[in-house]
Amino acid sequence: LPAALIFDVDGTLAETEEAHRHAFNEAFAEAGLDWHWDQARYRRLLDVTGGKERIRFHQELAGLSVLDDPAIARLHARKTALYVAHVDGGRLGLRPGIARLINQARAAGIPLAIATTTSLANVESLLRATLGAGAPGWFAAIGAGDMVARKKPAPDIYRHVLDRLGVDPARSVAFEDSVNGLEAARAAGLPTLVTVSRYTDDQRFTGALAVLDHLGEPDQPCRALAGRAPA
Ligand code: XBP
Ligand code: MG
Repeated sequence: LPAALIFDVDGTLAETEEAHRHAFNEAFAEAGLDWHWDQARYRRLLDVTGGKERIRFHQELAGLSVLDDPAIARLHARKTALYVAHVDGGRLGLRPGIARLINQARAAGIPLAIATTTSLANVESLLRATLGAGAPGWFAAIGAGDMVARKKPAPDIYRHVLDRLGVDPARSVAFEDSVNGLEAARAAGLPTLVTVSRYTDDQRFTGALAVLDHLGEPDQPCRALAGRAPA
């Protein structure tokens, strides 16, 4: 049995990025900013993980310096509140196979953890809304957002979680949906299984354990994606 299962959140546990995108756009409109991130622009902006970092990246790309860091932090706090309200409303579901795998791992006594760039409030809201009020407590470690200085593709959040778990990374498995996440997990020494998502279906996942469309359910088998198998 693996020593631990460590899950990314956005794109891996659930298809969250459209909800993030809408929350960003709502926060911009409320703040009187004439910014709107459509899907094509958001795909580009996802090169940078973390919401505050993404807003900063948007300004860089647009040659703007409308917002300084404290203003970005305030805008992002509002975005988080809008996102959490959406997720609390129960409008996001888990991807195929996620609840099954989590429940089987719990039954087998395999430690579970989270390693994400998104804010802790977002993770807790998603876990509660989809798995029940006690679900955050099922995870031996939750590494999120600003708990580390450098976000993915830096390995810091995975190292932070591995420190808390006290397990051998080589005997554990990470679950990711993006190249940024895969790089972070691999640099922390973790074998990594990739399930591609809404915004990562055009990426190439060199070095992944396997690349699947999703984790599958008995009535919805998963498929290995041709041409994306590890090199
Ligand atoms: C997810 C992200 C996050 C969310 C926004 O990356 O990049 O930034 O889009 O979350 P990963 P916040 O799945 O690789 O962790 O706005 O809360 O930062
Ligand atoms: Mg992700």
